[in-house]
Amino acid sequence: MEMTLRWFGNGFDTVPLWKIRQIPGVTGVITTLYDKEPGEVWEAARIRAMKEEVEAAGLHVSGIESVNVHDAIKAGTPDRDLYIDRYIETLENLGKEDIHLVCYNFMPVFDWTRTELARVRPDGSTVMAYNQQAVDAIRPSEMFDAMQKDAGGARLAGWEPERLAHTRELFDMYRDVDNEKLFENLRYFLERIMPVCSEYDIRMAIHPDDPAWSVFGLPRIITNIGNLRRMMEMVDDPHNGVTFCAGSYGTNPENDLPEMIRALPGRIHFAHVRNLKFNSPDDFEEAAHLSSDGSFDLYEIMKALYDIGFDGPIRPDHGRMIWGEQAMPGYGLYDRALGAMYLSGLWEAIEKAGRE
Ligand code: CS2
Ligand code: MN
Repeated sequence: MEMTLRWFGNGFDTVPLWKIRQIPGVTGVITTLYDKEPGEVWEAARIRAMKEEVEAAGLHVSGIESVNVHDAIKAGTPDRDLYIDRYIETLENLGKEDIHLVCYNFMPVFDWTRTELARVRPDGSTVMAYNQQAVDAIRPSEMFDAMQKDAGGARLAGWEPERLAHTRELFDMYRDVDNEKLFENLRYFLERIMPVCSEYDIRMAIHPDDPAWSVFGLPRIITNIGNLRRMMEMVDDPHNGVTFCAGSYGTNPENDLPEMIRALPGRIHFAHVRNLKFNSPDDFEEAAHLSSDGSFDLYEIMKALYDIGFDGPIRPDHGRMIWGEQAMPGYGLYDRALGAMYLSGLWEAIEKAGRE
């Protein structure tokens, strides 16, 4: 495995590359062109400039998170081919620059959903949290406004204001899309992009739906092992793989995380490893990575990754905000650096024990 950190790019991320470079063991970043809207082509020159910037800091680009998929593709509207053509052009441009991992998601309208961006914990740190009653009490458009307000000016990943200004139209697009239709639209998209992925050896890594159930009545399919199997079988190509995000699958306690990992050998191309703390079945908050701080056993998760021979990038995910840091919610430096060190420590111990 390679330990990495997510980096949103100069001008967007509060954390500069040189600080990431100083976290022991971190050799790469997972990055993006953050100003690109879903449906826009990523030009070769922009990709090259981004790569050169990362390399000048002594790191390398381990993968992209995310090249977002346009709603026309997810909803399967008549103009989807135009957007798939553009997606293919972007993949080609990435492949030519020697980038071989792309994380994306297939969630209608909203990306990850939280009801609080800064819940205060007993130690004074703040974390993102989710409460089902709070979601049930608001309308989708209010959700976006509330997130935006809490973010205090930061642009939230997957919550592009330009796109979400049209929440009602977006919901209309999905009026006739149920889970079956969404599966079908995903299959259509994957079948069209697989040739370019094979040509440039690009591993597509679908990110789970977060939380792993339907919100606001929208269809959601990347939620459990059964659906993952279905997705991989319907387009049976090793380039059609997954991002194993512990925090997202873990929102549903029925998902046994180590067991899921063991069921996916060769198909996990990227891992997000973090912890959640459940306060009740309807309420969880994002804990520190350490097992004892939350509800997951991070040792067992890392052990399962090790046992299946996982060799892709891992990154800590959504950190707490600690030590007075001001940053994009979930993406400060300090707690993610602690997370990276902890995960590297677990890996070293597992690896050495495995040799005995
Ligand atoms: C989330 C998502 O995993 C995460 O950190 O913040 O925004 C994720 O990056 C996307 O869903 C992947 O496309
Ligand atoms: Mn994730």
